[in-house]
Amino acid sequence: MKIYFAGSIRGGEPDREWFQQLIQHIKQYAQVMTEHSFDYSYDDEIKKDDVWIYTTDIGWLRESNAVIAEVTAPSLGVGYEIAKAEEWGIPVLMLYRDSPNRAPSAMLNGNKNLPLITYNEKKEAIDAINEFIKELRRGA
Ligand code: 6IA
Repeated sequence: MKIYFAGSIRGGEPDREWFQQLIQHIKQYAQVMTEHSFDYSYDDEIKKDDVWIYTTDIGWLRESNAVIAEVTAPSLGVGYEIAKAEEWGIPVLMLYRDSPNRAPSAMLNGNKNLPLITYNEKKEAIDAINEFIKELRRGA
């Protein structure tokens, strides 16, 4: 199974350490297409331009069986990837950390075709991923 992990990079306040933890967790069950996108030391070594990033990411997304998106930090790129996945019929799980005085975009939260899980504890996000992957396997 190929999973496209999406999370803010140039958007608002990415939690890099948490993204890495999520990727490591998902890797137990599936190939994470975007593993190195969130490994900044790796990226520094291989300087990529934006055309390369866009073309490569769109290709990875197209061949993924599912998308897991951490949507707490607002990101144009993540929103774009989610919309593309929906257009292509690729299942999406969105994870949003409950944050004071903030709310997820209505364009994500208002779409009842795509599940958005709001979590407080990290374990809740991990449990949601486990359930999502179980469902994917059932449908496979
Ligand atoms: O608008 P954003 O930058 O927050 O968009 C983040 C999303 O777009 C992620 O889910 C990635 O899949 C994709 N993306 C954006 N930038 C990169 C990237 N940059 N490498 C791979 N995927 C990307 C290289 C690292 C950068 C710090 C120079």
